[in-house]
Amino acid sequence: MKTPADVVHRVLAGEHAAIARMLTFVERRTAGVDEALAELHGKAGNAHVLGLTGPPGSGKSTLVTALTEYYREQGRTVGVLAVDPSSVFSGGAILGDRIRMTGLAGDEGVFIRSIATRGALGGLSRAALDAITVLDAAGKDVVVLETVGVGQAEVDVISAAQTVAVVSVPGMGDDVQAIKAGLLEIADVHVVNKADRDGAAKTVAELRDMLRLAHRRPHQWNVPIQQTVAATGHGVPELAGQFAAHLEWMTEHGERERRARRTSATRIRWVAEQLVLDGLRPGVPAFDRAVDDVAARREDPLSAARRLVGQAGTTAAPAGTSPTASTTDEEELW
Ligand SMILES: Nc1nc2c(ncn2[C@@H]2O[C@H](COP(=O)(O)OP(=O)(O)OP(=O)(O)O)[C@@H](O)[C@H]2O)c(=O)[nH]1
Ligand SMILES: [Mg+2]
Repeated sequence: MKTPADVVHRVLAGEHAAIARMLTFVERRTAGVDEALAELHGKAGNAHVLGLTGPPGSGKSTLVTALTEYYREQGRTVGVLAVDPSSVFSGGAILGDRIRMTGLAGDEGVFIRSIATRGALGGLSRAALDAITVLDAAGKDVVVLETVGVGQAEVDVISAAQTVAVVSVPGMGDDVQAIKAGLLEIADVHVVNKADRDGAAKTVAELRDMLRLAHRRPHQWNVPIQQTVAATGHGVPELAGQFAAHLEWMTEHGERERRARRTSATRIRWVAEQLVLDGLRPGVPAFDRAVDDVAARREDPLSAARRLVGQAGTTAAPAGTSPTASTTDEEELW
């Protein structure tokens, strides 16, 4: 049985079988996967991570396929992660079928995988972020996340992307308008797909109104609205151009770093929580002893917890007990 450590080097070499194996380890949180991810972390950071979200059936998978074809024509490699809200494999399988019907079948430059919303241990967002690291470290130039824009979980996932595209279609009803409004905050690019249908211009106008009403700070990225016909590839090169422009803008304005810091903070917290909880299980001798002591009231829960997480003396002293010699700004506030 192979372990995460066994496949790290093959992942770095870009071998698809190894990538697939590593993503299974990520999903199952197999022992040793955090150590493997730690190694991959240093080799990642080069991919442009795109997020595509929007209502069911808006053409996200078709668009991902068209974008992937376009990037391949440009000689760029692509990793696709489809987050399926309900079933374990269907979303990815459908996307896979779609791609298999194109010239991308058997292309070594394209890797596709679905992540299930249920079944990913440790949470979907974490699985998605870790999966991005794997594909990035494996050398994919572009990593695309596809999610259905419905719940908070999907919004959390899509926040892992550097550039988020929200896909709308002409003639959407009121409830879909609400989804669109909810996703307005996170959209870096708006896509009006199925622009071959009646009402595309109206949808563009509605989006433009929404964007105009939204609070805009100075020096903010000017969110573009791109019409596409994913089925024919119409507008897809322009869309890829908007993505590239957004990446450039983020790099110039420090936004790329800001987003990287945000995901880094999240990652550190996840791993830290895990490390702490790993030491706080029945069967860990120090934990069992502490449980005995607290139950017998020889120790209080706070002291035991502080001791166990190794923070005794390092945590900030409670207010009023800090040994400040002089008057601080904080005290002046009182
Ligand atoms: N007319 C038209 N149909 C399109 C276009 N793009 C996609 N479709 C069709 O819309 C349907 C849904 O496309 P998908 O790509 O599966 O949509 P999706 O958003 O990925 O759907 P879910 O993953 O189920 O949410 C399919 O029948 C596509 O052929 C387009 O630009 N124009
Ligand atoms: Mg889809």
